[in-house]
Amino acid sequence: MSTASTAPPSDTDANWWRSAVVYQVYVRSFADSDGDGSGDLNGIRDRLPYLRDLGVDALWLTPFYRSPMVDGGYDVADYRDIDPIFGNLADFDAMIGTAHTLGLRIIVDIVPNHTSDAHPWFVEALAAAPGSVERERYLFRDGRGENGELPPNDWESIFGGPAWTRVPDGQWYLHLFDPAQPDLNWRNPEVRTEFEDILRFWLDRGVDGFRIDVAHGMIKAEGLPDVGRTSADGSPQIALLGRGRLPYFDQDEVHDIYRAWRPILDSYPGGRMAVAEAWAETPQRLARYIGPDELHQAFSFDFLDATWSADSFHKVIDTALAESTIVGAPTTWVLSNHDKPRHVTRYGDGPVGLRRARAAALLMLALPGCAYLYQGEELGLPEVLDLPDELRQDPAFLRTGQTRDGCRVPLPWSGDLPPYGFGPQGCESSWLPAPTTWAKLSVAAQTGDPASTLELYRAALHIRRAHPALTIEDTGTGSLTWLPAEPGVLAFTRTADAPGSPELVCVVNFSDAPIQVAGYGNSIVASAPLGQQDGEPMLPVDAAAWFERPQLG
Ligand code: TEU
Repeated sequence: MSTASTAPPSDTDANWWRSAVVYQVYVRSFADSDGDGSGDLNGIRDRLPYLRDLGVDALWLTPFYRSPMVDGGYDVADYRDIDPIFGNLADFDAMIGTAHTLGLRIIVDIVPNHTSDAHPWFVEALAAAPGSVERERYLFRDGRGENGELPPNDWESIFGGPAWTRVPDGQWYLHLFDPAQPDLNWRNPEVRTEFEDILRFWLDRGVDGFRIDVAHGMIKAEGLPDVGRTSADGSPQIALLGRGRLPYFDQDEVHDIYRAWRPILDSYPGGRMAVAEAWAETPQRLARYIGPDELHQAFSFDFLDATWSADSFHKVIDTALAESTIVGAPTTWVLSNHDKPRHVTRYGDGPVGLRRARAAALLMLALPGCAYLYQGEELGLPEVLDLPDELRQDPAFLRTGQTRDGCRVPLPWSGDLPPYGFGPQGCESSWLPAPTTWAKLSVAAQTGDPASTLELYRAALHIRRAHPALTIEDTGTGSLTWLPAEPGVLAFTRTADAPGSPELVCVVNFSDAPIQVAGYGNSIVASAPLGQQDGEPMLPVDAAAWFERPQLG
């Protein structure tokens, strides 16, 4: 199975992930090769040169496994096969082979907290009796109340409503997400063995890493105790995600699972890694997921959640850097993903939101550590706010009105009309419609326009790749030095280990007036054109720039 074409780009660079830029591909919405309106693996393969030229190091692909697609593929029916809407295993092998040839690594999404209700294990569990080994793979319990008519505890689904569904024989099963996503019982050794085998299956196929879905969720507190508060008390339990303790998240024993996974990753050559989608009460508890004996990375969602102010970003960056230094793994920055409204819109939407998003890109890409981009952010795409309700597919919308479809609209590649080259020529639709206003945002429309967001990303990514000050050597975590700055301004330097190489200064102006930037060196990239006042360069409002200057001393 493992062939020369699936060898990772460089077997010697086992620390590639420390300062990598990873591009998240939402597979269904990236590129459609066969005209069925849904993105697929061959579509990704066709567009790999675009990603290589953009200047990213790796791709994270959202789930492409066999799935009824109740939750966009996060409901997996077969962890070792590709869903027909995305292609087949031969397409996967061809895609990863091409990616590696182009020097791009591939990270796949693994969904271990729950399966689909169409997974053979769950089908068997429903057919089997209470107390059977088949039911022991999931979390089946008797109900409360005189006749077991009440759920076993007060846990709420993240998608709304109770986290329990009753089956015809009277038992209930746990699903922290949709009822079509039953939670696995990770205290059952058979579940552990199965997932270790699934990891090996994809590692053998050449993947360079895993993004672990709901990495904080697999172990539930013994006895499944009540939370003690519910939506009826005012706010849903999910309001505690990342802020408080919940008996179904971030239990200490979940770390045993990752301590077992790490030696498996380490037994393969080329620096195979894993990134946790984990939510914890504090940055300190989040940092417990990373380090030499657990996972390599955990997304800093505090960075994603930071509001548009110098203080907010300063605080989040300092805290995240301090925690990663303690555990010896660099910080993992992210501004957008497939679960959150796009940051152009979060920062104010329209021209203001776009200005700030462009500045945020330069901020993130100058920080030490790994950065994750979400497909379309390099085009400055806004959240699509006016999708008709009947076209929305997110189960969270159907149950609670949360809207995650607006960031999952297919990418505009070229042309004047939707779906803007998303499919082959003549293809007129996509699974979610793109707005009629997106022609000027397409890859083709932005390419070669120096003022475009796409060219800004290309420029910044190429500098980042080549600049010694922005690369983390060997096993380091990288660091930055804050420079004194007026209120509302962030300024810091990155310095290379190599003596004599220039340092890079990043300045971000969150304040409401242009600021003088004369002392920072030569501007090498800026999110908005620098102004002039009395012959001095000025950084406008809601803008960022990188400068280069000789190392002092
Ligand atoms: O998300 C886990 C999660 O807790 C949230 O991001 C959640 O989806 C959101 O707050 C609810 O609106 C992961 C995946 O990223 C997400 O797409 C899946 O739906 C979820 O797991 C279930 O697998």
